[in-house]
Amino acid sequence: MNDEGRQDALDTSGRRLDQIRLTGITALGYHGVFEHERREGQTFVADVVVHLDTRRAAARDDLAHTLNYGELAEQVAAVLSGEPVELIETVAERIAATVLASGVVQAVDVAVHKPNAPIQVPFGDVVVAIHRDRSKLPAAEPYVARVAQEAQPVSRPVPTSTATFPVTPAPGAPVVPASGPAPAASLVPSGAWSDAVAPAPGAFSGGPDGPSTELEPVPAGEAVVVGELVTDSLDQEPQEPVEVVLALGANLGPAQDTLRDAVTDLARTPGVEVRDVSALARTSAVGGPEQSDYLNTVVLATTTLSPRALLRATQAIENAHGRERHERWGPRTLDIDIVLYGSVLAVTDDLELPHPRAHERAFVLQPWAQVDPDAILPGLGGGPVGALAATAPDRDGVRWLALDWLTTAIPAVSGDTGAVPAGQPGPEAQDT
Ligand code: PH2
Ligand code: MG
Ligand code: MG
Repeated sequence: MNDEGRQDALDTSGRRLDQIRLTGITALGYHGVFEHERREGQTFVADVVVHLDTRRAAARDDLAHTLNYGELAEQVAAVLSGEPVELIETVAERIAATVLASGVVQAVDVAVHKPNAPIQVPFGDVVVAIHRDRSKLPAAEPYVARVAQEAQPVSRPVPTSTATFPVTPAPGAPVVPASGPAPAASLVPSGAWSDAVAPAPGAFSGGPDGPSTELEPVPAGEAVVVGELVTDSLDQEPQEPVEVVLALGANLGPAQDTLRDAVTDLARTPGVEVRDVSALARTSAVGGPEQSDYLNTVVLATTTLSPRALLRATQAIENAHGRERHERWGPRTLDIDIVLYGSVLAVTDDLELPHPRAHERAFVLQPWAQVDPDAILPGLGGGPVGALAATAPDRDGVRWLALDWLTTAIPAVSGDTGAVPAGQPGPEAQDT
């Protein structure tokens, strides 16, 4: 704690982080336990201290490397005036989750004041103050305002019935925002939330690749809130081409040929334009059963397809190359994952953006950083891709990168990747 009663946040070397402080953000909200609070609303005030390293932004004099305090204020106000909840504790968690969803933020202090709370004795203020960081993650999902998308028609039939879901959804459960009486904006969850609650690598219990479709039962006695299901926007075609990042992997059959063909297939897909292809990485398998090394590559593209249409296109290419779906993280002839679709953050039962595990997979991050050294992975756990690659748990499993793999047969990888003993240096070897 410092002398103002606020907690200092430290970087990985134990040094105090820099701070952006925004105080007195005020909005009309409908949070509270009492019916009249829900009906009439009252003033809520938030103070936020964001802990981050501001040097990069300062050195480049570039907003892209810090948190825009204007956007911060709007996000906080959107939570204050958004979906009503009973407790200001919940409001505070939600603000913390939303702020931490930015990859540049290391920690956040949030104080939520309810100066006109229904307290029957004279009082000055009541405030809930919390500190959250990447080791003490928020117990709520982040929110982004969704005013513009709301107005547009959606092409996918969605249930409109009332649904019940836990206040803190189980990992893997779809996050369904509720809409309240007259909030300024209805809110959607960002994909970063699922990272926040995802168990340690290896402990994950969902289905293969995409988000888990298994709904965990609500434990007895756990508080539930009632909300209306709203649709996501993943079926909407973008107004203009969107930059996407795709991660490809293969470890069954002629993996290099398959990946090369898959790049060609992507380039031929209407609505997809391939812009760049990374080096080919040979990587030891992460998760799943004992299996051969993978070959991995990253494709940068633009698309005019909706996220879900792009998913269908990538699955069709997987299937065309004999993809069979057996066990989670089992060997595969071809895997194509959508890592990033523009700046879309989404958690749905069939697609999660950004990819929920991309931030901790060197087999994605290494080739991605090679082809786009300035790339930033948004969302919770995100950050500069090169830096994430350097600390990813599987970083030592990236054996080498082959730069000219599209045009040259790489002797060490022709045929099944399992033909090469683990650890053998390959062409253009780049030790990690
Ligand atoms: N894909 C997986 C699981 N494990 N390991 C490596 N090295 N490369 C992959 O592409 C990969 C993996 C699930 O898609
Ligand atoms: Mg995958
Ligand atoms: Mg996949």
